[in-house]
Amino acid sequence: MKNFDTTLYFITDSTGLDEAEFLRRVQDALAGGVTILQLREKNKTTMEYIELAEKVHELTKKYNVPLIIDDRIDVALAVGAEGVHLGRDDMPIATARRILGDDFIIGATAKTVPWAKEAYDDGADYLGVGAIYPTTTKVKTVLTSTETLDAICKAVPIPVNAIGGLNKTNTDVLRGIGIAGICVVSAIMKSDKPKAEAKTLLAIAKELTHFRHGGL
Ligand code: TZP
Ligand code: MG
Repeated sequence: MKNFDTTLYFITDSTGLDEAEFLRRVQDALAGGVTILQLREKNKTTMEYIELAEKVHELTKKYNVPLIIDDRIDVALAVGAEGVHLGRDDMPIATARRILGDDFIIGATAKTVPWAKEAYDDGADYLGVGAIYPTTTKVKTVLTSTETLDAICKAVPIPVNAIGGLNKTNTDVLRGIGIAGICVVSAIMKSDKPKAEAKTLLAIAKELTHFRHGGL
């Protein structure tokens, strides 16, 4: 049975960091309490992506945190990761579900209610919705309003996470919306103290969300 908790969803970014420093920050974030972790690499070869994913998986397993691989189901399968995150330009959700089976966590990006419903119907386990704020993380995205986020939360029964420019000072706009959690990259990755930052963000996310996580 799949059991995952998206309350504090940490997405990595290794840009500008040597591997030791990158892994140190990832470990710190895990120690601070992130509940699920996505390895997101856009410029690595398949070999490099797999090698890094193996190292990150060693860390996530120690903390019993699911590892999600961005974009690449081959890399996710190669390292025995718990899941994969797919955007609109990646493998279709239904195809990925057919290949990966029911136990794999499949996340999808959704920016509109119809996309969200389609992803859910095709077998997605959770959705990431944003960007709520402009982001400094390199990403092809447009802003998504909190009204759309709210409508998506009401349209699908799976966990929906807000993403984009979120940090410990600006999550109040999410209050009252039925999100399951928040996704952050730079708030943790660029912090001098990733552990303390994750701890603070976890407390904020817990207080903000009322979604009942559990086995699907
Ligand atoms: N998708 C929408 S915004 C975003 C992604 C991957 C980046 C979020 O990064 P940050 O640093 O938390 O704004
Ligand atoms: Mg993608």
